[in-house]
Amino acid sequence: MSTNAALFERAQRSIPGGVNSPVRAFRAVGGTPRFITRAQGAYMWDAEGQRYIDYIGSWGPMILGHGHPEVLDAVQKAVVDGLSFGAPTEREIELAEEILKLVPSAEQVRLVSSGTEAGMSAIRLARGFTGRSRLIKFEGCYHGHADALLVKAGSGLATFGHPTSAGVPPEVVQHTMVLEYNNVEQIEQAFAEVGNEIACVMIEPIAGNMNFVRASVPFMKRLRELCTQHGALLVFDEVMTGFRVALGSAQSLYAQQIAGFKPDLSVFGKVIGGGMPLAAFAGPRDIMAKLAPLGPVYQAGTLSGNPVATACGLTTLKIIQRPGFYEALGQRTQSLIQGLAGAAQQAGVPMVGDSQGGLFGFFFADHLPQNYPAVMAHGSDKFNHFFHAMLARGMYFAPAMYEAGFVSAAHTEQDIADTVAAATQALS
Ligand code: KE4
Repeated sequence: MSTNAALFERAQRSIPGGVNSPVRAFRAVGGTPRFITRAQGAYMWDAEGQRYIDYIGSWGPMILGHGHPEVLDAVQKAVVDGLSFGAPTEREIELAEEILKLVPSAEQVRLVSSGTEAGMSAIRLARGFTGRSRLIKFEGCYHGHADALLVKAGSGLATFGHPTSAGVPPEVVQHTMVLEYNNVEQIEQAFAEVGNEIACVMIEPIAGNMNFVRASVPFMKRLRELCTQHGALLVFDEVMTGFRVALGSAQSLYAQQIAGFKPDLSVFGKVIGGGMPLAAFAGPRDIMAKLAPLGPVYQAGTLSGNPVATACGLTTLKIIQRPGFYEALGQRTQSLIQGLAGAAQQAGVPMVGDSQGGLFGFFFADHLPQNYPAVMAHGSDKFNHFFHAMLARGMYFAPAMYEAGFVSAAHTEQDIADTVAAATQALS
């Protein structure tokens, strides 16, 4: 049987870096990636037969755990009827209706195949709808790898962004402004300077791409007001938080705290595909009507609304609506975070964590960071040691300190207890 190292060696000969998505290469934490052979429930097994309790869940999709019988059954039935038609199907309507039932801020939804594609399309739609070019995003948020989003802050607020990736010409990111997450002064200043040029503001309401940072309610309230006042669209990137942090996604949490709160556009992925390539963007009818074939904003996709992916996603979305699903998931995730914090305290290691629904994060710090510089201030040494100490004990956490963690409905209290026991050893 090939070992992980042998497979990694071989993979690097035919695939750049040996992986099809960079974070999988373990470059942030070092060491050899685990080549997974199969997964079931809360567990995954690697090429050497090692079992792991999985706290990544494919970076969010596997909220039910791996291999849920009803999901597998729906997928197997769909496969037999046809893998892809390139023509409309009833199940796309069913999935669209199910998403809209759970997202009161949206009246129509377009299905695509990845979160990147959904975010890229939402930005084009916002620009087409407003006739404006400027886009605001926040440092530490990741919205997929579309060119306009691979950008870091310019020198001044309203000055040009600078590409963070080779191959992205400066003129492509010149309209993208990068502000500090949770910084009210900066959004006030940006809107004061160029408010009537801003097509949209794109934000992760809970930033899972800088581990776990919540947008504060005052910040979000002010952002909503400024967008409304200046005619800019507020785009919620809920690819990670959508149906993960609550049945109504993160936007339902802000709607509970800010009267009448709604984003203008929402981007979804991960959970709505249940592990298969499926993402979406959604909004009010008047905005979505700008999309081809109705309106002038072009957007398309060969596998958009794929019949097998919609079977997987639709079954997943129906199961998460069962009574008590999020209460149980939230309690399970909280017991993990509380257990880890208790183990850290016992070992005299500063650690603080947070969670919402099935999403969690923890920091080797004294208090929760509110923005990217604060997240990165602690360095990654402690995390990297912890990661490997846990991996050696069969616990698979995200291989980078700026990533969030994910608990599924299949994780049991025993799994959490075993994880905390391993953490107690690892932290000491
Ligand atoms: P995809 O194109 O990877 O499906 O989605 C991009 C995306 C968009 N928006 C948010 C908030 C996201 O978290 C993501 C993708 N998340 C990463 C995890 N940090 C996926 C893991 C990976 O890149 O391999």
